[in-house]
Amino acid sequence: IKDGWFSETSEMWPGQAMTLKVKEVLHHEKSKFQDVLVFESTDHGTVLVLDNVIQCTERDEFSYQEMITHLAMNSHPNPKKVLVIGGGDGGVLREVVKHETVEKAILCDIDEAVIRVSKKYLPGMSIGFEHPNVKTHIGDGFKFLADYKNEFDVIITDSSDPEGPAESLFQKPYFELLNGALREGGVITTQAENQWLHLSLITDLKKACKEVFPVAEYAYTTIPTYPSGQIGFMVCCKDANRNVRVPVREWSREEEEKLCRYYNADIHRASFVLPNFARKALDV
Ligand code: AAT
Repeated sequence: IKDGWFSETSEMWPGQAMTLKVKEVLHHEKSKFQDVLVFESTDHGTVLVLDNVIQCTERDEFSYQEMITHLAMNSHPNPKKVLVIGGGDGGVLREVVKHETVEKAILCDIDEAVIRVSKKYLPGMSIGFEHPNVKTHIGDGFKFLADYKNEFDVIITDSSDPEGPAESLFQKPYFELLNGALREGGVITTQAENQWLHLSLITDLKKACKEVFPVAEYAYTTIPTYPSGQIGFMVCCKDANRNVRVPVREWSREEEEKLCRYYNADIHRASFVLPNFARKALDV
């Protein structure tokens, strides 16, 4: 933070930086795994930052949390048991429990500090932890997954960028663990970075997914406070006959508007439609 502005610089987006005006720093600590900063911004609500990278702002988090969740959940006919890796702010859990089919949702985040500060400063997201069907585990997602076989209908990896504790969550052995932990017909989504900035990383990611899953597709959403204003997802399915590009379950328009601020069935279908430069690179 310099002269009252937070600036998000990283080697992952050279030569550019999202800058937000700070009203007040609410919390700052070095946890066992990352630098954890929470500040109140002038125009984007409360902001959570890990290792100098914006994880969410109250103003636009719904775009990311709804899309990463409902792209997977609505590509499954009857998701009962759900696992979230990462997602320590609770926002993805908040979205998962909107589905009445869900009997149990487990979240595994590596860093208790993220969960603790989110419960204190981000109540609109951490409300996800309060649902009676939710259980929380603190630990590395890679290690946690290795203990589960044939267990989950949907697994959502809401992880930070690959530079830091989330590095292993972007590689093929992780997708093999995900595949093993899914039941028949299971679906996964993972945070899959930005097509303007990380096309070769996404290409490698898609290749790794395709080696493991019969279905692997890249989708993206718009979100002003993530680098270059978009973020993508890999959506994969164990069932070769499932087309994840179209929802297998749809809410009515009335329900959509009551439940969600961003996601709807049209957006689901549109989010897989890519511009030519990305379509070509990801045609692997
Ligand atoms: N919904 C907020 C957006 C996130 S959160 C990323 C979470 O992943 C953090 O809470 C972090 O503690 C957790 N995490 C990182 N590594 C691991 C791991 N190995 N196992 C389990 N959890 C992990 C993502 C924002 C994306 C930013 C895009 N620039």
